[in-house]
Amino acid sequence: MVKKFQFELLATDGAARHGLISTPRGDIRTPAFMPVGTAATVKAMMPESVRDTGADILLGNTYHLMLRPGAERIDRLGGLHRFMNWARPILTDSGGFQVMSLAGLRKLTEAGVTFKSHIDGSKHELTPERSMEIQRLLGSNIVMCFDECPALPASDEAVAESMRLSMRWAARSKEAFGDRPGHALFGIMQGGVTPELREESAAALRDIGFDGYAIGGLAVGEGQEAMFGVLDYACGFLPEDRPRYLMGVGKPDDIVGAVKRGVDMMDCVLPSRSGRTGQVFTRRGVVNIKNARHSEDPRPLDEQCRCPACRNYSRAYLHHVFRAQEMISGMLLTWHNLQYYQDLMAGMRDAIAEKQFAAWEAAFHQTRVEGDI
Ligand code: PRF
Ligand code: ZN
Repeated sequence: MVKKFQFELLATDGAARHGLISTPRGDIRTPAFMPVGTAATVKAMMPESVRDTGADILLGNTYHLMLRPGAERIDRLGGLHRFMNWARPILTDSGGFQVMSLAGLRKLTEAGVTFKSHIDGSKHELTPERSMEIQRLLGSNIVMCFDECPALPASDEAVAESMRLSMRWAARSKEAFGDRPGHALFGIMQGGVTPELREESAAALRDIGFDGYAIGGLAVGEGQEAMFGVLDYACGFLPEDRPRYLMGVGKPDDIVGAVKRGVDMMDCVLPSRSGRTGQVFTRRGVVNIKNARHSEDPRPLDEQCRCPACRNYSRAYLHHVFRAQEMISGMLLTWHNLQYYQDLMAGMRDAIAEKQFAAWEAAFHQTRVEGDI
């Protein structure tokens, strides 16, 4: 018997939820943050270290892996888990969003999208059917529907038309995905910042029926207030007994606000990318390690953090290796940022379990100061 994909709601506090997703590759504690492993690596991190920070699941990308090294090649080499030495769950994004943000010369039709690779200019096609096939070849545990995410601001007309195309693609994704015990397929809600369109999209997805539901089309330039405004009603359009995944979010305060409104899963490049640009997330706020005032500071980045950067090094050292462009800089700062994000999620899970989310959230905001600390 293949172990099933299951979601169990363990506790709620207001709209915030704490739960457990079980998969044949292990459990995912929710709310969950998924580090981004776009090119079959979380940049600057060994997979063992990613796990040490507390990550239960990684995100991989159809778009990048189909172009390099190719989905068929990864399949021949035993699948993405084995290829990148990460045995735990992997969620893969379906490619459409990355085509729109990264590829050159795109053409969108009812069938799908043709585009030129950002790596070598070669021509490729993605359709719902091909995206499902690639995600199957990769061995993804949570497969995302093929969708289109319009850039905001856009007219209501354009957002509606794009959302309806995504819903037709969602039906084709489900058909092509088929019946794969132990693997999950998530639908993706679109509809911009218009309640009626979000409701129509959610109803279409619920009619098709998915193992989980993502909220797409946010964090694309609408601002935090508008995003929270959508989350205030959009989570209510989704089934209570399935995980909800907010795609591509976000900064620590975005994540806290999303969890407060009923989101269970998130992913973002911010902690890993910022680790390489010297932007550090701490309990007291953002530290810019390249700033000269850290050059003789013997203190750790964050007194309460248990990561190697904080346990073994001073701000002065981290400042020095960043300025000298030493590779250990990206390694230590990425580890710290991912540790911070995972500790944030763990703190929220505990707070929800104890029905203390409001107090936890107040303390979270109170401890932080704006600007560079
Ligand atoms: N769709 C898909 N991936 C995504 C998004 C989306 O809308 C977003 C939007 N923030 C990030 N990643 N498939
Ligand atoms: Zn740290």
